[in-house]
Amino acid sequence: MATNKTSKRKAAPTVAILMGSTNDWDVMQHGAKQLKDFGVSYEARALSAHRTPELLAEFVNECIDGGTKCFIAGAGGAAHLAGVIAALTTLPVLAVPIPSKHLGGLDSLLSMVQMPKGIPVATFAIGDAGSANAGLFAVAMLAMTDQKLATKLQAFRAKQVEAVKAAKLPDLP
Ligand code: RP5
Repeated sequence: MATNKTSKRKAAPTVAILMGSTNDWDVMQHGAKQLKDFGVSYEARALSAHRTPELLAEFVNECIDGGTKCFIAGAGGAAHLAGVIAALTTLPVLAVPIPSKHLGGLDSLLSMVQMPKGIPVATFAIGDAGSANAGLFAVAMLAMTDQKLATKLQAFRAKQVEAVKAAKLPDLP
C-alpha cells in the first residue's frame, strides 16, 4: 500500500519504504513489488529529510515502536534521507540512489555510499535495479528467521537459473 497520509496507522509495516519525493515512486515501486510478491507487509511514504524532517522522524519512530524490521530509503541529489533515518534507528537502512536530472544519480549514490564511519547505510545500485534489489535484500534478511520466506526465496533464485538455462542466442542472419 502506497500512502502519503499523516494520520496514525493501524499497524507498523514489516518494511517501511521512504522516499524524498512522490517523483521517486517510479523507481521505488520496484522494491515494493518484490515485497508484495513475497507477501511481506510494507508501507511506502514520501517524506523528505529536508522538507519534512519532523514528520519523517515521527513516522520512523512509529515504525520502530511498532516492530518494523528495516527501512528502505530512496532519494535523489544531495540524498541524505537514508543517513537521517539511520541516525534515528539501529535497524538496518537500505539506501536506493534515485537517478537525478543533472548527474544521473551519481550524486545520489555518493551521498549514500559515503556515509561517515559509525552510522552505516547499505547502498544499492542507482535506479530500478537497486530498488528491486533492496526489496530482495530485505526479504533475504527476513528469511533468516522465516523458513517459509527462505523457501520462497530459493524458488525465486531457481527460477532465474531455469531462465538462463532455457535462454537461446539468436542465429546469425
Ligand atoms: C529529493 O530531491 C527527492 O528524493 C528527489 O529525488 C529529488 C527531487 O525532488 P522533486 O523536486 O522531484 O520533488 O529530495
